[in-house]
Amino acid sequence: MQFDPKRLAQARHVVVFSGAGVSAQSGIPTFRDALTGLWEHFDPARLATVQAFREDPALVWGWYEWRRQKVLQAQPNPAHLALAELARRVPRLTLITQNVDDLHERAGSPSVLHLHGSLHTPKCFACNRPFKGQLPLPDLPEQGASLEPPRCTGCNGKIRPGVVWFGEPLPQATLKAAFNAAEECDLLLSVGTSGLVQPAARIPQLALQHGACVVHINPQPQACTGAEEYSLKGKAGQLLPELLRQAFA
Ligand code: BV8
Ligand code: ZN
Repeated sequence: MQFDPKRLAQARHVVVFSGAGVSAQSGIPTFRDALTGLWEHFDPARLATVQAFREDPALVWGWYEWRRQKVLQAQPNPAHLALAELARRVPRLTLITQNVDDLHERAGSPSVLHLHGSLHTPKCFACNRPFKGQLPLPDLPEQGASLEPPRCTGCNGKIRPGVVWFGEPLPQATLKAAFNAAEECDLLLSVGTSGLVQPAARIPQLALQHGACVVHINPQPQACTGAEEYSLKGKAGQLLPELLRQAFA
């Protein structure tokens, strides 16, 4: 059975759960794409950890500054813009992202729940204070360049990216708000995520268990178990604007 886009226009509360795929068409490499994926050159499961930063802070800081540089050079794509438009069209929309870029915000989405933090909120590795200084515009030649992290003005500790590393707990209030929205919504769009990283990956399942309709938007067909679960095969930059055209035409 096909998903009827009209359900988007009838929804009371839409939850959007996004992953790296929503930023792919902005030129930001995803974690899993075979050729360009971040995990091709650097294994985030190894690099995106406290251990890696402790062992080689310049390598880890350089990798994140290269990623921040990519984001600064990128523009929101039609997928981000369609999600910002959707928030203006439905009574209530909760946007939950696993991404650490600010492309949803730059596309005009009013509020974004960042489950895994952000490239734009660096903090002190030692005392956890937010970094108050001005980060220089990164000018890294390529992905592997090392860069010494700046120092905390409060305790002189090393500054780290404000992201959630593997083995670190997610921000509890944000996670709770995300779980509450998933349990309460009547429609959840899961956009551009491989759904492998926990506990974020529980969100679409939570929505299904609470009777919501779940729609996966991904070039890779997603396994659908629930009666109210659909997989729309395609790129978010094409499918989301099309969905809105059919829903609100
Ligand atoms: C924690 C920030 C515990 C950093 C990231 C069970 C329960 C709890 C934990 C675990 C568990 N099992 C394993 C764990 C440990 C671990 C985990 O899940 N490991 C995985 C690898 C198995 N989880 C953790 O460590 C979490 N912490 O559990 O702490 C704890 C509790 C209390 C006290 C102490 C500790 C923390 C996980 C967060 C890690 N940080 N990001 C950074 O960015 O560097 S994860 C990072 O990877 C992303 O944020 C994202 O979540 C994930 C990548 O996934 P996706 O976004 O889905 O991207 P991906 O490339 O995989 O897929 C892209 C998709 O897009 C593909 O499907 C592709 O087909 C599609 N696509 C491509 N192009 C398009 C497209 N779709 C649409 N349009 C297109 N154009
Ligand atoms: Zn400090």
